Amino acid sequence: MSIEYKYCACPLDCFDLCSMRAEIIDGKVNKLEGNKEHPITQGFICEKGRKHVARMYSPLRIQKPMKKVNGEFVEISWNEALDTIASKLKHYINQYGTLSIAQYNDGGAGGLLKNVENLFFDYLGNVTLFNGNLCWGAGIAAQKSDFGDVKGHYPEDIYHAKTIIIWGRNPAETNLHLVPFIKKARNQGAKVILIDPIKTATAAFSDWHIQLRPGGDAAFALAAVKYMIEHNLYDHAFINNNTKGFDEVSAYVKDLRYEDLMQICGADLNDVKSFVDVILNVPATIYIGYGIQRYNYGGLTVRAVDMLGALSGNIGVAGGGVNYANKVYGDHVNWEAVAPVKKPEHRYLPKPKLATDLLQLKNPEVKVIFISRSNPAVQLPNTVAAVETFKSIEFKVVLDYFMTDTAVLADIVLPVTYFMEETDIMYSSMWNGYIFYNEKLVNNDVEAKSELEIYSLLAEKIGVSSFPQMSDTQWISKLLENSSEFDLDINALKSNTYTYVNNIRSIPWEDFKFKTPSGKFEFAGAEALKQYIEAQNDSEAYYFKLLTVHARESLHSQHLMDSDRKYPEVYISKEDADLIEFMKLKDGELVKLENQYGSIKAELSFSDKVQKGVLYMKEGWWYKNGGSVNDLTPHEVSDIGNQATYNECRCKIVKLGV
Ligand SMILES: Nc1nc2c(c(=O)[nH]1)N[C@H]1C(S)=C(S)[C@@H](COP(=O)(O)OP(=O)(O)OC[C@H]3O[C@@H](n4cnc5c(=O)[nH]c(N)nc54)[C@H](O)[C@@H]3O)O[C@H]1N2
Ligand SMILES: Nc1nc2c(c(=O)[nH]1)N[C@H]1C(S)=C(S)[C@@H](COP(=O)(O)OP(=O)(O)OC[C@H]3O[C@@H](n4cnc5c(=O)[nH]c(N)nc54)[C@H](O)[C@@H]3O)O[C@H]1N2
Ligand code: SF4
Ligand SMILES: [Mo]
Repeated sequence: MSIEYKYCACPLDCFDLCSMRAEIIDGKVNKLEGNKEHPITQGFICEKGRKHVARMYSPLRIQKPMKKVNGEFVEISWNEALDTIASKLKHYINQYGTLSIAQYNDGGAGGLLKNVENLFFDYLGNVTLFNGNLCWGAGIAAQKSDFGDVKGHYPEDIYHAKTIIIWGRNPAETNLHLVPFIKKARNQGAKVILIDPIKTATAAFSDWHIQLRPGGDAAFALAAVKYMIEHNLYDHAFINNNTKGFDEVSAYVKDLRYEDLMQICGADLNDVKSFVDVILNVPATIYIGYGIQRYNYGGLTVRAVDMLGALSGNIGVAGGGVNYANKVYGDHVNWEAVAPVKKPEHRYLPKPKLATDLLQLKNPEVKVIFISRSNPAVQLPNTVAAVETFKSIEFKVVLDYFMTDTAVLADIVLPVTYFMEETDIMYSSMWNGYIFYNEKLVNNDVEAKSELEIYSLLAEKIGVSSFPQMSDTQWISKLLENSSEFDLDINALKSNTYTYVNNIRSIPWEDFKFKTPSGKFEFAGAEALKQYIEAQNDSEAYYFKLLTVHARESLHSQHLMDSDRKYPEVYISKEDADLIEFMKLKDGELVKLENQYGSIKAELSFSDKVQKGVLYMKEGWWYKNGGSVNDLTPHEVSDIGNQATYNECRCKIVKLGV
């Protein structure tokens, strides 16, 4: 028996990017555990991380390429699969041009080489792509507007904060390795404030939970801004020297009434005053999550929180900052130097609008779609329409490991390799600055191929001769050689279990040189603020606001594959007693949630986690578990960044069997 230990990083679309030690017995991975040496992972990984082994060896993995024949999938060889795809591509391109080909992907797996997929389509010509975002788009656009870029403080800087404000983020479920940092800071005396409409698991280690109405955060922030300005409590030096647009905001908030703002956000003015006291006790750090920007005014909301950071003098100081995301490595790689292709003028459609707008595209219509690293039939908003849209596209190729709700809609499904079966660089944390060399650890019987191999073969088959044909390690070496800011080479990465990208260890904006056009922190304009306030009326047709948030036990839909729940749970507030009594609803009762987009069945759970008028459930459920929660979510986009507005969802409860 041979036992070996090798290191790798978790590829899931998670903040943490854990470093894992694989125990390999006789050429098979036996288990994965958290790397004890790694400063973020600190020796533990979550259930999802541990499940990688079972998922890689799962009998449910797609073993060979599959083709749909008369509505049934049959296994075919790779040659046949790629020949079929190549001939379809040629046919549609000849008939309708390259714009009739669409490419859809998401963050299903991190990895530098996963991006070769995008490159393939650049080489193919101008195709139809999706811009905007299901994930963090509004917040990214917001921070780019305010600061000029999106940068977070390095994780250990949290220990310098007197107060940690967790705003619309749920680290206890989505960012597990931030939790020990928060707890240590708290043990050292920092106060933790949570701002979330739901009493999440994060509330358990917070000193103060401010439970706002969903979507009310900008009103709360504006009340704090108004109070700070009216009481002359802001950082004059920072505002005078380093910001643009303060006077306009100042004039606008003067005319706002506290009672109107409190009505929108559901807080008390005393909460605002106490909050102002706390944030002025510099340094206070804010960790914004992505829940607050899944709204029509998601961008403006993040901009309003940024304003608080600026007014309170928490920007550019240790222990301060408005941390939204940390784009670590990918942006700094010069792909052009490695794969010199002139970027074609692709046609773009905002991702959240795919369900309703893809079929509206004309001249040419979309005839072919490639879907990879994603499960849009479950994860897109308005999945009822999205599934119909996918069905009407003539030729669909899905790349995945499992027969997901999206894969079943495909004409050809290509099985991809699991991360332990391929070599890549992992860099995609949304929070910390570590990068990893993931070496191929094992060979398996599954006839799977990596995206790199699939697209390299396809390029050959359709005669795109300029597409660079290189091995994985050649690609990695070249890409590392051409990364502008960081001095990394493949051998150095290989010889370490992890590498810290050094110059990420900084306090963003310490020099107050912002990357905005003015070089200053730029306040959101009065017009945008006004639009937000005016849009906050509660005259919607459906009584409940439904929040569908991320679950600890699953990375979106991926691990709910294993769930044998017949129907998901939906939490309703006990404060909705009137309605509960009127409808004679019972704890545990199966009900229908319904709105203009669709309906799903769910089991009611009476709870004190939610507030009156709000329903709360986890997202990611498969159709076998009662239906995607996105059968109910709107396909609209946010004010900036084309972000999906999942949390704008309204619905009613319908009793079954009456
Ligand atoms: N276990 C697990 N971890 C994950 C993921 C997963 O699916 N499972 N997904 C990963 C990905 S892709 C992402 S984008 C991140 C997301 O990570 P988070 O940002 O932590 O997660 P969300 O579930 O989007 O929302 C966070 C919180 O926002 C709250 N919220 C909703 N509306 C509002 C509002 O109006 N105001 C305020 N203040 N709060 C509001 C929700 O109640 C929720 O508790 O997590 C990553 N980590
Ligand atoms: N209602 C509601 N919906 C949401 C959200 C919400 O908060 N509420 N959050 C949104 C957010 S933040 C996000 S990021 C999206 C996520 O949306 P998706 O990325 O579509 O979600 P996943 O379920 O993670 O699907 C990833 C798929 O990629 C596959 N996969 C994994 N590794 C690989 C690989 O190496 N190659 C290939 N080709 N496939 C691979 C997995 O098996 C899985 O089927 O969902 C969004 N949807
Ligand atoms: S899913 Fe996140 S927390 Fe879990 S092992 Fe992977 S990176 Fe770590
Ligand atoms: Mo996300």
